[in-house]
Amino acid sequence: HPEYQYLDIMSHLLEKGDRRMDRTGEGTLSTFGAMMRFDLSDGSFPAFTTKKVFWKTAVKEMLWFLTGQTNIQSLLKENVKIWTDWPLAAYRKATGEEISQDLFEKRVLEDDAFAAKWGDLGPVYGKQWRRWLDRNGVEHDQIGALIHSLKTNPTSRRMLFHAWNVGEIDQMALPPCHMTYQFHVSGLQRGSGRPQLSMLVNQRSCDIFLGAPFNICQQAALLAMVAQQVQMDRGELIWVGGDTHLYLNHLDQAKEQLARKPMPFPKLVLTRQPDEIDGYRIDDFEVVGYQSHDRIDAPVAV
Ligand code: UFP
Repeated sequence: HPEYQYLDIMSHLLEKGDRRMDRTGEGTLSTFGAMMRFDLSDGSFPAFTTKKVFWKTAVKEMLWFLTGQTNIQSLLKENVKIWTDWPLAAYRKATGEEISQDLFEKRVLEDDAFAAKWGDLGPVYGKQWRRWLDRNGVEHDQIGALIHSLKTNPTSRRMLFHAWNVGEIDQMALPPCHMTYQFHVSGLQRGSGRPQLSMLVNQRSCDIFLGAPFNICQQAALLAMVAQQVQMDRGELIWVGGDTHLYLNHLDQAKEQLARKPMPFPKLVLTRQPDEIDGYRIDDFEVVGYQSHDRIDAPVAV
């Protein structure tokens, strides 16, 4: 079962991970350089099954990246709260007000001026993907260019987009974790059938327990969307991790998960084909036959 690639990384970290302090102060067991490959050509969706994965939240975040937005207001409208910590901390620090997360989110949702002032994350993923600013002040739509290249020059070895904009990292709430997405088309000269689109993601830093299951779902969703837009079949999702780590306060959870047996992956069906890559809505994603073991909660290191 392909999920063992993930479980094997986790058990390797438990047994042989390098114990080290990290930015969050939590400490990790870490390894450098890890890979997982998922064959998605049969329509399968790699939502891990050894714990319940909240794939809709993950896909909603990906849809938000694709629109180019960087304000949490649009995420909160979709009830996604994963980016609130950063603006909330900045607001508390600047004003000294001990506002609760709920109240802060309510104000961002209801007050556009407040959202504009306090809800923005800086030039994070969406900005770089859709509006990378060059030294001449020209904005580059990397996603648009990628789709154009897939349609017109699919053997290109230059089909990628990148979020690590060196000159703007200091303005971002969090420097990008999943940094480059490279695409590859095979089967172009086969007599029949559609070509296959594969995608290789380079993720410089990965929280294996909380981050990876989430990231893999959103990346598989992206591959499915791009493939649909360029009329290709889904190929492989190849995930490469740099510093791949298990936080020390996730060890019991990891052991619990490792004692479980994977179930078959569900399938992903896109129920509609929007005209544009940023035209998808969460209702367009139908994940069929997702069975999993129970959720396992763990604290996020911020
Ligand atoms: N992290 C992920 N996936 C993500 C994301 C963050 O695993 O999509 F945004 C984790 C990796 C790391 C932390 O544990 O968040 C980021 O910290 P740093 O910037 O110090 O690597």
